[in-house]
Amino acid sequence: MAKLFWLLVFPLLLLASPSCFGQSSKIVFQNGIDGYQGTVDTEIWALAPTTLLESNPNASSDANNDGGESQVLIRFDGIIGNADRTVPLRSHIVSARLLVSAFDQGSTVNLHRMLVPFSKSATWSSVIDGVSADGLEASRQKDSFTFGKIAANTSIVVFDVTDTVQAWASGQANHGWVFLNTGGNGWDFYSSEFDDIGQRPKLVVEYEAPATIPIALSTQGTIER
Ligand SMILES: [Ca+2]
Ligand SMILES: [Ca+2]
Ligand SMILES: [Ca+2]
Repeated sequence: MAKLFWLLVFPLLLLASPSCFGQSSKIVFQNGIDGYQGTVDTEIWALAPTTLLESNPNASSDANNDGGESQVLIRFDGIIGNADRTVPLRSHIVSARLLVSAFDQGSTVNLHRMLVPFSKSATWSSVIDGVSADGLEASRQKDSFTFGKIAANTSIVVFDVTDTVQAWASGQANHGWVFLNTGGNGWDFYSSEFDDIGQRPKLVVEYEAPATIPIALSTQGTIER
């Protein structure tokens, strides 16, 4: 009889529960890890406006790279959805961090959410004189920044991107980000083509998936007496 009681009452408790999310889980998106290959990253450079730099193993953002600006575009495709190893749509994002492995000191770099798509073959010209953080091409507000000058030597630099990944999990389109350097000391990091997988850009998302609501008690099988 107790079993019958819980079979009837438990689904009602789930429906009435104030928390509509399950336990938290974590997924790491990094090219070469667990079959993931969805990172698209490329530098675009004003002095080589039609040159494809997408396959380079490193990328630089620099407001004055030998006299012309360099920017870095990055996107992690296939991170939200219902497939294996994706963040389920409508999840609550507990935290999302973008980590890159820097190998050159540089000026402060800001990270802005892209508002329009870019292709793997993006160039300075194809995005019309680089990307502007004007609220049309990229968000005016920065997602995150490097907190001042970046030290030399290899170091992992972390960008908090929780709000943007939450927006994507809530249904907005994922167009990635752009790194914009505020000064003329170029800052370089290893791209998703770098040999050492561990130093490729990495997106770490901790999330709580929406709870599954039981559909109907009558479909749950037999009730024992
Ligand atoms: Ca690349
Ligand atoms: Ca532009
Ligand atoms: Ca530098």
